Formats: sequence, structure tokens, C-alpha cells
Amino acid sequence: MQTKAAFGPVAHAFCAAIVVACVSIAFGQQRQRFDGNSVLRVSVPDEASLQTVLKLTEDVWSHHVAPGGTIDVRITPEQRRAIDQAGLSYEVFIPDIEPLIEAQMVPPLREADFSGNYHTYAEIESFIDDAVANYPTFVQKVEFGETLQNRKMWGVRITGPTSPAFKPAVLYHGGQHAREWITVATCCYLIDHLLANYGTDPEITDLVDRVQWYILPIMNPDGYVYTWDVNRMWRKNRVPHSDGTYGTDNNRNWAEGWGLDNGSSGEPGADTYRGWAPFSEKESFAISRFINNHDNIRAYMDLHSYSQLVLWPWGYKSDLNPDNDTFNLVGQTMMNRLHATHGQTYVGGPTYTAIYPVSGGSIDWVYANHGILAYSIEERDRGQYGFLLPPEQIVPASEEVVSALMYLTWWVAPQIYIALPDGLPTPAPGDDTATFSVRMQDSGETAQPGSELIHYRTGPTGPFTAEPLTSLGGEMYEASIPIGCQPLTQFYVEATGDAGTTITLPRDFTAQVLTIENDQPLSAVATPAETWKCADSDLTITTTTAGSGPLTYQWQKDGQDIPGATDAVLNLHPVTASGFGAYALLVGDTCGNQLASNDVVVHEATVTFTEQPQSSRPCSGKNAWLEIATDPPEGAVTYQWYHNGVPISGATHDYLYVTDLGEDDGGDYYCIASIDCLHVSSDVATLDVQTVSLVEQPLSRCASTGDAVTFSVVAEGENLNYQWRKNGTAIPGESSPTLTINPVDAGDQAVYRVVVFTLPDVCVASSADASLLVDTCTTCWSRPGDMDGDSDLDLLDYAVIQACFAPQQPTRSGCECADIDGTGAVDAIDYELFTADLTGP
Ligand code: 0X9
Ligand code: ZN
Repeated sequence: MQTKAAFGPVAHAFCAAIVVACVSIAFGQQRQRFDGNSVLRVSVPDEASLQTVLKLTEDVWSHHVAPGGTIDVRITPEQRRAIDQAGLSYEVFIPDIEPLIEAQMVPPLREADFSGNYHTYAEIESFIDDAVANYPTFVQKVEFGETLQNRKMWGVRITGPTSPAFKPAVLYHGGQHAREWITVATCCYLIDHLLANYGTDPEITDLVDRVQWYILPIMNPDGYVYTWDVNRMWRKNRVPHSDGTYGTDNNRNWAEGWGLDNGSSGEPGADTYRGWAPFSEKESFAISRFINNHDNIRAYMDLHSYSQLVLWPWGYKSDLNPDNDTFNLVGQTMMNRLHATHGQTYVGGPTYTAIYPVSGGSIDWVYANHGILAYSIEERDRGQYGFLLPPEQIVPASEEVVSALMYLTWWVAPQIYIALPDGLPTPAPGDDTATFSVRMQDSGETAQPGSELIHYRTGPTGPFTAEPLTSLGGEMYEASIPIGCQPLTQFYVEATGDAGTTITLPRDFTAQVLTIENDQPLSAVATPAETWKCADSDLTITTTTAGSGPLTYQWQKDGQDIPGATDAVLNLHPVTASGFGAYALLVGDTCGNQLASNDVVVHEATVTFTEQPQSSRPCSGKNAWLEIATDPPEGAVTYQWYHNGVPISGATHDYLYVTDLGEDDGGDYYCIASIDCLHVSSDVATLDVQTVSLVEQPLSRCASTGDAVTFSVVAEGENLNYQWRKNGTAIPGESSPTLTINPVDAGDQAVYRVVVFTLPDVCVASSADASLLVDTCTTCWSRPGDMDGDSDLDLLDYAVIQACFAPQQPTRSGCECADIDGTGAVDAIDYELFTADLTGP
């Protein structure tokens, strides 16, 4: 990330004094200085401290960023003060990065000792041109592509003059990330190393002769130039975005596993921005096209820094890739070589688990789309200098990486190129041999006639047996190995070349062999597992079987073979009384294995109800629940419920639930349980639905002291009981359909209602509220709708208004006061006016 604060007047004043550090470039931009910026390894014991650090700086250098560990960050002096204030503990890796940056850019030194220094884009192009000029017979300049800023992606192809039948290629590059300068330097070192030692070092001479080496030091030239001219800490390329930010991370832009938020970013300004589409970037697109066009590429290395890691696919998911054994074998040897050279420790593994999720990384695409052995090495160091590895370390760092690359190249470049052009054989169940073709191409040596062998064993352990391959003429051979009834067969192929080199496929047969899965285990499942049949009905037992070769079948009943029952399916037409019992299928394969299926138990059909539905007297509006149980239970038996003799649709379980009971729901219920030909009815249960309905409601009244008032209710239902309430409280002894108050006095002004219920099964109906107003209805009070003159609009008033409402009005006394709008009638408008006032603000 570019830190804007580092520009400005102070930085410009410095530029005048320190010419070297302020190279002006075409756009007039000057190199951003990092005076006083330091690199710290901060301890982040918890999420809060990690967030504190991440909020301070966007320039995070380290890989593992998780609470409980440490984080390497580049920070300004102000940010460092903030870290001090937050009380976080840290180690200072670089107190001031500016002098280190300058030391890496000093030109006189660069000219004196090429490999010991970092170089500009232009210097590397002349280095390539010099290599071509000095070794014209085996170095070619290769244009891998062109960038948005029209820079060429210059690299080389190095190979000796030999032309065997098959010459594998390798593609190694650096500089996918701009600031990882050591990777660029290592590629230059590799070019130099191959050229300088060709003809003297036999291993190098052989591999240069037999392999096409494609080496591209700077995959991301625009970003690389930017690190020299403007911002040493730049990572991405320099594509401009509409939001004013720059750069896409090429190593998040490849098409395999592209676009995941776990392992890349969709924010253009982010350091791991994935681009707007897979291969939207010219650099990643160019390399992918190059690989598509060169089908002999067998190994790929994408160099990065820093952390000292050897990484392989996958980066975008945690699964092991299908060739993880091979990746691990070669990866471990590379780690050993990296360590053996100068004692530096490198660790590694699949990217996702070894470091972190990487979505849209190069090695995933290269491996997934071409089966190429694709690695990424994170070069030196482990954080001390990070991206600013001092020039003194270029040679040792490159020596150890080149040692690993020599091994990777050796692994993919056998002198005889052995392949299975049709892949591994997939024998059909029961086959006793597997026959497949093998190709042996001269890749430096031709196979001596008779040395072509296949070594096999039937099983995962034990010694191998060798058989000669059958020559089909030219490069083609046929291999034939017994597979018999073994679950797996393992093999490797061998040939010895005319110069005496013995080659195997796989490359290291002591660590890895090829495996053919050749047998299906025997299995048999018979269905149904248990069944009930009527005597004289038909039964079919079906099976699912698997195993090697044609299978043999024998049915048994109660442990005895059934003569002639030797098909996979058993038909019993009909099941006779003697046919009830346990059936099983004995199945055998061509390998002599035998096993029995599960038992299928055939019972004579019977149904017994172990629980019967119960009659009841539920209240209307409530729910009713009927339940049955049978032996055998639901599953073996099917059910159908009936109501008054009519089947209820969908009622096919061992219960029946009738909701919101109405009068129509009363009547007889029963369930018919069926099994095969047998149908058995349950007991009949009667639902006697009880209803209480109020035909006439008590009505509100206006009365004078001394009057006699009667409230009454008319209800329908059986065995009715009555209970009168005054203002919600029961009035003792009032249990008839009428309530008489005689004589009325002021204390009787209240709201009355009656509750009507049945016994002994209680079903309840409650009447409407009726008000009794005493001596208050003769005047209409000032508040409209206030019938009793207490200035409130409450239940008492409401009941009167309701009672005055048509059709009873206006004859009822007091109703004239309920005519709120004065139209001469108590109607819906008065009712609305009353309730609006009641609920209004
Ligand atoms: O995150 C990356 O791109 C690499 N680390 S770096 O610090 N150099 O940026 C790791 C890339 C691993 N390679 C792939 N899985 N493609
Ligand atoms: Zn990188």
C-alpha cells in the first residue's frame, strides 16, 4: 500500500540533497521515501490486539496472521508510537528501511558484480541480451507477453543441441509480485548458473541438453519498475481502477478456484485484489497461454518471498490434490536440498494448510489444467529483512533454490520417457488380467531391447514379480498383469537405456507405485426385511447384489436350500401356509467368496388392535384426538379412518386429529387396518360435539332509583348452567337465565354479564356486557357519548351505546344521548364517533 503521508514537501527537500534516492521517472513521479519506517514483529495474543495492528497499517509482510501468534508489519514512526501506546510487545526487525532500500539500488556495485546485486528491468533485459549473444547456440530470448504499460515480459529458453524423441520443458519464473526482488535475482542466477556450468558440470550439461528450460525473471514488469521508481513496497501490477486505486494481484487472477473471498479480495485497492474476471490481467493471461501452447511442460515454479516455504496445490481448498503423494515426495526432497546447501530451514505443504487460502493462484491453475508438477517456493528470509533481503544474501539464497530446481527438473526429465497413454487400466469385475499400453520415448537414451519390464504384486505388500513387456513396434508396448480376485494390484514399469541408466515409472518406485483397484467386494441385500402375507397371495423378494464377475445365487428357507431357486429374485406364487418363515439369499462370486443376505421374514397376515379409539363429548370449536395401535405396527399395516362410514381423505395414520370442531364433526369414527388381503376394523368411537349458543343477549338499561330491572339471556344447549357477573365478579346465588334487581339503587350502576356452561363436560359461552345506569341517563352530559356523566368514556358507556344501536333505538330511555351527531338515530356514525374518542389521542 502506498502511504500518501510519505510524499510532500519534506520528502522533496530530501530529494534535492540525496540524488540517488530520488530518481525522476517519465511521469515526474519521485521515489517514495520510507525514512524512519520500521519493520516489527508484533505479538498479537488476541483478536483485539491483532485488529489494533491491522487498523494501523495496511502493509502486512507476514504470512500467518492469526491471534495467538505474531505479525510482521512495516510502520511509520507515528504508527509505531500508537503501537507503543497500545502496550503491544514487539521485536524490531528493521529499525529504518530507507537505508536498506538505498543500499539495494546503488548503481556502481550493480555493474561490478551482477549476481551479487539487484537489477532494474532494463539491466535484466541487457543481461538476457548478453546471454543470447554469448551463448547463441543454446539461449534464445523469449517474449512471454506484453504488459499494459507496453513492457515486454522478457525471458529465455535454454536447451542443448540434442533432439531426442521427447524433450520435456520446465517453466520457472520470478517477479509475479513486484517487491519480491530476490525471486528476480534467483532467476538471473539460474540462467547464469546453467550457462556458466554447461560443458563442465555433467549434471547440468545433461539436464540442459535434455530439457527445454523456460526462465522468466520478471513476470510483472510494470509492478517491478514501479518498485524501483516509486514505491519499493508495491506488490501488484499497475492496472488503474475506476475508484482511483491501482493494481491487481496476478497471483489471485488465475482461472482455477478464482473469485473466492476466502483467499482473495474483491476490493480493487486491496493487496490481494483478484481482478474483475479470471485472467483479466495481461501477465497471468500471457503465461497461461504460453503453457497451453507448450504441451511438453512438466514442471512449473512460481518464486515468491519471503518465509522459506515450499508450497503446492491446492491453494483454494483444503483437500489434498490427487497427486499429493508425488508433490510431497518431490517437495520434501526439495526442502532437504534447500537445507543442505546453507543450513537454512524450509518447511512446506499444500498452500491452503501450510500458509493460508489462496484463491486464483498460479500453481492451482497450472496443475489442474495441465497436470504439471507446479510449486511455489517462498524464498529467504524468515522475516529479519523480509522483502528487503540484503544483496549479500542473493547468491546463497539463489544457490539453495537452484539446488531444489535442479532436483525438480531431474524428476520430470527421465532419460527414457515412460507413460501410459491410455491411463491406468480399469478392469471389469471378474477380469483376471489387466492389459494396457505403455509408451517409451527416447528422452536421451533408448531402451535396450529386453530391458522393458513390468513389476507387479497382487496386494499392497510383499515382493514384486517381473514380466517383460510385449513390444508392439516403435515406442509402443503392451503390459499384461494378473489381477484375479485381489482387491488391488500394484506395479511399476522399468527400462534400461543404451547408456545404462535404469528408469522407472513412477520416478521413485521405492517410494511410490501405481495401483489398480480391481475388485468389487461381494454384497447382497434382500428386501423387504419383514413382511406379512395372506396364505395364497403372491410375494416377490428383490435383491441388490455386487461382486466380482458373474455371481451365483441360492435361496434358502429357514436355513435349507430351496431346490431350483437360483435367481437373484425370489417369486413365491402363492405363499402357502408352509411358506411362512425366514428367507435368505446365498451369493457367490468367481473368486470363491460366499455370503448370505439379510433374512426376509414372511409372517402370516394378522392384525390386532392394541389400542382402540375412545368416545368423548368435546366442545365445539375445540379439537379432538383419536388414537389406535396395532400389532404389527404402522408400516407393516396401512390405515384408513372413516367418519360416519365415509373415508376421510388423507387420514391414514395411527391417529386422527379433528380441529375446530363443528356440529358436522359429530358422529361415528373408526379406522380400518389393512395388511395384504386382510382388513380389520377398530371399535367405533363417537364424538358428541357440545355447543352452547346465545340466542338473546342481556341489554343495557337506564333506570331510576327504586325501579325493578331484569336482565335475561336465552341460550340453547344441553344441561345448561348460568352464572351472573357484576363488573367481572360472580354474584352469589344468581344461577338462572334472568337476573332481577329490585329495587335499583345507585350502587347497582355497573356492567353485567352472564356465563352459560354445560355440565359435566364443561363447554362455555359468555354473553355480551350490559350496563345498568342509575339516575344518569336523563340528561345528556357535555362529553359526547358519556352516558353516566362521570366524564370518562368507559365500558359502562360503551354498553349503553351498543344497546341503543339499531334496531332497538330510539325507544329506549337514554338513547337520545347516544345520538352523538344529532341525526335523530343512533347509527354506525355515532358508534364510530364514540370509539374514535375512546381510542383517540
Ligand atoms: O500469497 C501469495 O500469493 C504468496 N505469498 S506472498 O507472500 N509471496 O504473496 C503465496 C502463493 C502460493 N502460491 C499459490 N498457491 N499459487
Ligand atoms: Zn509473492
